[in-house]
Amino acid sequence: MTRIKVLVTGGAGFIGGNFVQYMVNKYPDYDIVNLDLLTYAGDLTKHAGIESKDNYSFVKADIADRQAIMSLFEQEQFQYVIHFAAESHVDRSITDPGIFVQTNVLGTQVLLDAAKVYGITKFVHVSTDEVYGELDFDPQTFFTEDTPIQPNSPYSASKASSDLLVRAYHETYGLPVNITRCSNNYGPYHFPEKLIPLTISRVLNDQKVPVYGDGRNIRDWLHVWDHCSAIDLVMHEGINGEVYNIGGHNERTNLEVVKTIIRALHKSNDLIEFVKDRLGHDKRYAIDPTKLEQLGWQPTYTFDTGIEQTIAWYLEHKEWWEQILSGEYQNYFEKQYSI
Ligand code: NAD
Ligand code: TDX
Repeated sequence: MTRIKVLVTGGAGFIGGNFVQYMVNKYPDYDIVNLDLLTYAGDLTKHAGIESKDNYSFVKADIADRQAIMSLFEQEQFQYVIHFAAESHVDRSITDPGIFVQTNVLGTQVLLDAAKVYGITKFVHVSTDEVYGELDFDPQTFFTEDTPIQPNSPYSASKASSDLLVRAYHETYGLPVNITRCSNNYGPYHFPEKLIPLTISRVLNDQKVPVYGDGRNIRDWLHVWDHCSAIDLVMHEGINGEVYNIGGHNERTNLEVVKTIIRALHKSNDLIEFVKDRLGHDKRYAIDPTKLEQLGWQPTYTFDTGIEQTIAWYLEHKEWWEQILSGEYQNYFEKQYSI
């Protein structure tokens, strides 16, 4: 029996890394190839537990390197491409948008070309709810798959552009694709530039936590393992050409998130420091996941159970995030924040 080959791009990052581990363990009959450039956001230490397994391999490459990507597709003949690789941090896109266009738009187009030339069973493009822009604070409003695309940051504009290319390769060339648009993820191996791991690591070190503006902006949080199960379902059962929103109805203001973490770690709210707002800061995101639920998906974590698991994980894996904080990250933090 020929084995199924799955290319996971960005599998050294946060969500792609969790997805690689999920797939390697759940599908011993699939060969999982992790392709990643190992930018500041990628590291392979997280895969120590799977790297000796026969169904896992790693390739270091840039998704925008046409020659490297074409020859890999020719050699491997992948059935599935699950595309996570991206520049993912909104604040970095505000200071340096160019690399977001390079990786997120041009890199995605190279992968689509390779999939078109060598043929695939399914290309899953992992996108974000941020392509829809922002909602107001009316709790009855949600992003559905029919919400118009109105990205506000260079990051979300680059993701929206790649979504449109994926759609066009389906409409024009009949490429079998799905686009998933997930809400904010959190969980193990979340890079500490993002709100939740930044808060956990700083509170543990008794350092001030920067909260943008008045802290009332709302995000809709999903544990990364629930995102993984959603993508597993879409890759196997998704109808070609369709978009699926992913979210678990876990809206929280940023201030609520930060206070929840401070409380769980028995520290004081005095650690909160309100700082200058993010430029173009989207007010609220909230996902209507009905379409994916109809396909058979349910999340397993609420925000309360998920954040408890996540805090416990950060307490048990200090060496992973302390290693990041001690490197180049320090320069980034000092440029970004004046606290
Ligand atoms: P991340 O920044 O943690 O990881 C990105 C990975 O991509 C890193 O390992 C990095 O080395 C790799 N990469 C970057 N440029 C590359 C290139 N040119 N070639 C090959 N590899 C490259 O990101 P994440 O938070 O895990 O997000 C993964 C995907 O999910 C992204 O496409 C993002 O838009 C999407 N997404 C993220 C969230 C979230 O809350 N984090 C929510 C919805 C969707
Ligand atoms: O120091 C901070 N203080 C703060 O108040 C940081 C880093 C963030 N924030 C706020 C900004 C947002 O309202 O917290 C909220 C969450 O911020 P991020 O963790 O940067 O996430 P966000 O901008 O919402 O984007 C994330 O979710 C959607 C991911 O980074 C994206 O890749 C994904 O597409």
